[in-house]
Amino acid sequence: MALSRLFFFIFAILASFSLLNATDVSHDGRAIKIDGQRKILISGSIHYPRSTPQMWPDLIAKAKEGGLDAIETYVFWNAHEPQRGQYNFDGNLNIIRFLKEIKNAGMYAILRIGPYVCAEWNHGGLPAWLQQIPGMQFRTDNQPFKDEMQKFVTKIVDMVKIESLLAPQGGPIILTQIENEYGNVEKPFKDAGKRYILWSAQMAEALNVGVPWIMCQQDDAPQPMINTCNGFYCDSFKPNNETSPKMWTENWTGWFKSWDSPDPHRPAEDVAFAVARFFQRGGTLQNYYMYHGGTNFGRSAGGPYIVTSYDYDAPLNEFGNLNQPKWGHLKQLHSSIKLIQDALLFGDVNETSLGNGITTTKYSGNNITSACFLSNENSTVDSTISFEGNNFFVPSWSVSVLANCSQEIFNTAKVGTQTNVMVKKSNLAQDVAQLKWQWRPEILVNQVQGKHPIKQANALLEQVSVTADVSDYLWYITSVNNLTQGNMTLRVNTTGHGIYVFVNGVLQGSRYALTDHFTYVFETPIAVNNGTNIIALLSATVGLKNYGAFYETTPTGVVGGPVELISGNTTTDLSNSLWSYMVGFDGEGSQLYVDGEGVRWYSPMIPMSRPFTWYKTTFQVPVGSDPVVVDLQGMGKGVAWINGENIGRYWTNIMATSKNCTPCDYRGSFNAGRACNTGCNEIGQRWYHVPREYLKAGESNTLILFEEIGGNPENVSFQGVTVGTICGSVNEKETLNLTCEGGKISRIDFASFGDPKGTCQSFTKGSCEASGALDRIQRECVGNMSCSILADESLLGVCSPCTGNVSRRLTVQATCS
Ligand SMILES: *[C@@H]1O[C@H](CO)[C@@H](O)[C@H](O)[C@H]1NC(C)=O
Ligand SMILES: *[C@@H]1O[C@H](CO)[C@@H](O)[C@H](O)[C@H]1NC(C)=O
Ligand SMILES: *[C@@H]1O[C@H](CO)[C@@H](O)[C@H](O)[C@H]1NC(C)=O
Ligand SMILES: *[C@@H]1O[C@H](CO)[C@@H](O)[C@H](O)[C@H]1NC(C)=O
Ligand SMILES: *[C@@H]1O[C@H](CO)[C@@H](O)[C@H](O)[C@H]1NC(C)=O
Ligand SMILES: *[C@@H]1O[C@H](CO)[C@@H](O)[C@H](O)[C@H]1NC(C)=O
Ligand SMILES: *[C@@H]1O[C@H](CO)[C@@H](O)[C@H](O)[C@H]1NC(C)=O
Ligand SMILES: *[C@@H]1O[C@H](CO)[C@@H](O)[C@H](O)[C@H]1NC(C)=O
Ligand SMILES: *[C@@H]1O[C@H](CO)[C@@H](O)[C@H](O)[C@H]1NC(C)=O
Ligand SMILES: *[C@@H]1O[C@H](CO)[C@@H](O)[C@H](O)[C@H]1NC(C)=O
Ligand SMILES: *[C@@H]1O[C@H](CO)[C@@H](O)[C@H](O)[C@H]1NC(C)=O
Ligand SMILES: CC(=O)N[C@H]1CO[C@H](CO)[C@@H](O)[C@@H]1O
Repeated sequence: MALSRLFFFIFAILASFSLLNATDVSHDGRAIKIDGQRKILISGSIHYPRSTPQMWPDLIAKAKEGGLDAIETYVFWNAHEPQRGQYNFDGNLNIIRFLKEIKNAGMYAILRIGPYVCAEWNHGGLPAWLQQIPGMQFRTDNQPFKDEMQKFVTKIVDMVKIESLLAPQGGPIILTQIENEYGNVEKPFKDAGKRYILWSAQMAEALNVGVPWIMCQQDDAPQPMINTCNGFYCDSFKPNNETSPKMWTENWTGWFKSWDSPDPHRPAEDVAFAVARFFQRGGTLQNYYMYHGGTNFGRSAGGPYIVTSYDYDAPLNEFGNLNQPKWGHLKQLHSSIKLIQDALLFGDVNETSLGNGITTTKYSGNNITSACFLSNENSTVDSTISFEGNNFFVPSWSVSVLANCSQEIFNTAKVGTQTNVMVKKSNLAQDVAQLKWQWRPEILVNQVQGKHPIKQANALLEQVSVTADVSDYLWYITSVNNLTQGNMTLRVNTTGHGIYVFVNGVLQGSRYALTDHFTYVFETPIAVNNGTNIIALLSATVGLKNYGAFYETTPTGVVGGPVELISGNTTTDLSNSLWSYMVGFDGEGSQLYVDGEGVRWYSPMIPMSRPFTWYKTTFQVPVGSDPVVVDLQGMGKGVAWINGENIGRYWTNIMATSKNCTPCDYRGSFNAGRACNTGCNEIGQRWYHVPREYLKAGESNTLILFEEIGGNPENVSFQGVTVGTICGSVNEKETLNLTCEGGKISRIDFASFGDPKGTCQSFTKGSCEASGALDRIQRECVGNMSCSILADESLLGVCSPCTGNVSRRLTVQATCS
């Protein structure tokens, strides 16, 4: 009796505890409401499979420290259900653990279930095996698709419900998303597209998640779905119903990169400008896409031709370091927005255009401290705006945030945050620079002879329909009788992405498509023998398409051909010969990359420039805690594994030449074509992230490479990523703050208080400076992790011969170690 009363008591406490934690999420036309209170919500995308569980708490903590309220993620169906009905939620696919980390950090979560994700993710996140279901058509009013989609979405919703992760259950999830940017592709689907969106909305509603559902880029989102905006700018966006708040689900902080293109950057000033404009014009929830981009491990990169790094120039870089000044500049913007949130959530709005791109916006109300924005959208002319009795200097393409409409607390173009220049350091440990290699040839005998095919047909088949995308590689093999010894030409019409031609086991020629020319005709001379010859074509994909209406119907491989054999004036069409099909490589099938027992590796004669070769080396865990990368310069193209974990495709013999690198101006409308590029004419991606989670301390670790084109491993090395140089600049009377993240300031390379010129790593003295500045700054900073210096003559000495009207700045460049 007493015992059962005790249980009842405990039960009652637990029940009231979870009730206390229950969060009610609703909305009106102004904002999302948490427990009835309107909220300004700043969110950032972090995709759990693009980092590791060990990295998650740090990434989430840095997001919170950067002023974020929420973390947003997609759910990656093809990663979770690699084969129909077989699920994987382990390791970096442990979405429940990821959501719990968000909860532990006291943050909200926005769950974009999709299940279509785009995201530069392989096949847009939809499993390739779906295509093998009869009658399947993606993302439309198609019963087989709807059945599979509903099954997966329901599974995810059930999983988060069981773990009490929805806000009404005391969990972090405040919003859920169904579909994704369907509005962009809806038209070609005609009425079936409209029916599909209605069905998606009803299906989602019926799952009773207890929080609002959103649909992004969906003008016709049916109630109660909230339609939201994605883009580089969303200030002009209007939701499709007066009861929906203005929300921005994807604010592109940078851009993604393909193998032959340089690194795209979006300046911090412009990201801040876009965000400030959004809040100026009534936005109340905005999300950075990406806040941390991370890495496309394994075969998860979409495309075709998206690189393994998904750095995205996000506020946190690929490895989780602060991308400064972007991270710090946005942090300051967030705190200024939070300072005026009552005005933004409750004030009346008065927006006034002053011409030439100048707009003033005042939020005010009876019992509200007013707040104002002054924006200058003019991309060439700075402006001094007279506003309510004060003058404000608003540089071109910038927004000032005014507390109480009288005090500037932030301007998007005035960057006080330091710049971090990351470097790779190779003095990591003992003998890591001296890697000793072993090798093994890939056994090609079965493939080049077509032994044990999985399929035969008198036709050239589409690649993914045969492989279900379990491998990048498909072999097409046929034999041709009655030839006469000599030279001929083989002509192959392929839809990409790469093709190798073998005759009787000997490689004759190969070619990869150029970006955007994935369908091409490859012609190669071949040498044939008398009698019967075996022709083997190896077709390779480099990430499947992830975007566009009917994207899943985009063919890959030698589909339909023709494949022709040409001798003099005679052309023989082999397209309808009997073709045998084999998927992948022998070493892939036998899992050579796990470095199992009984596999013979050879040394010391290490072959170079040899296609289809496996290389292996062992190494100690690099000392320290800096993120680790492997520098694969000298290799060709292939895949890398660390202790059996696939860290992604590499392609180091392709150069970034498809776009230009021009000096960057943050002013004017940004778009993917106008990104500020770096790394032109360098290797497309030279360094590959080796998460520390994959390394074993105190043991030897294994790196295995499968080299497809032919390369030379002797220059491969492990390096640590760290902050090398920091730079900062502030106006007189402001405080310059400098920090060496994870290190110490070891040297001041440049310091001038006066009118210094130039940019980080190329500063020069101006016409005047204070003579005591360098000495003072060295004393304050060297040997410390951080230092703060007030830019003032009383501290740094008199600037001479600065005349009265020279505006003085303090500029410092330092080295971290
Ligand atoms: C807007 O949404 C409300 C609430 O869901 C609904 O009652 C109303 O009909 C909608 N208005 C329009 C124009 O769709
Ligand atoms: C809005 O602001 C402008 C300029 O500051 C002012 O002239 C105008 O009277 C204001 N309108 C209202 C309705 O307050
Ligand atoms: C920018 O300002 C200049 C000079 O005031 C003006 O001629 C130009 O039209 C403005 N541009 C825009 C887009 O308003
Ligand atoms: C502020 O004014 C509104 C009406 O304009 C009122 O509903 C609200 O209770 C007031 N808040 C405070 C804190 O006085
Ligand atoms: C805002 O400014 C007005 C007028 O300049 C002043 O009376 C008021 O005290 C200020 N309020 C705050 C909170 O600073
Ligand atoms: C430097 O840090 C101090 C203290 O946190 C802060 O008040 C100041 O605004 C910072 N300086 C800049 C330029 O951000
Ligand atoms: C080879 O060609 C000759 C004549 O061109 C023909 O008679 C013979 O049947 C062919 N042999 C085979 C195996 O196709
Ligand atoms: C075939 O081509 C190779 C290389 O182009 C050449 O060395 C060889 O002499 C040619 N053989 C004949 C029979 O034409
Ligand atoms: C090559 O294949 C593509 C797509 O399958 C087709 O559109 C094109 O006509 C073919 N080209 C030639 C030269 O046969
Ligand atoms: C191939 O056949 C030709 C004529 O049919 C003959 O002259 C030549 O010797 C043969 N070559 C070989 C290697 O059998
Ligand atoms: C190929 O055809 C052209 C024109 O039809 C002819 O002039 C030439 O002699 C032929 N060459 C051979 C090797 O048959
Ligand atoms: C319309 C479109 O292309 N949307 C994509 C924009 O870019 C982000 C990522 O870079 C994708 O996830 C969106 O789906």
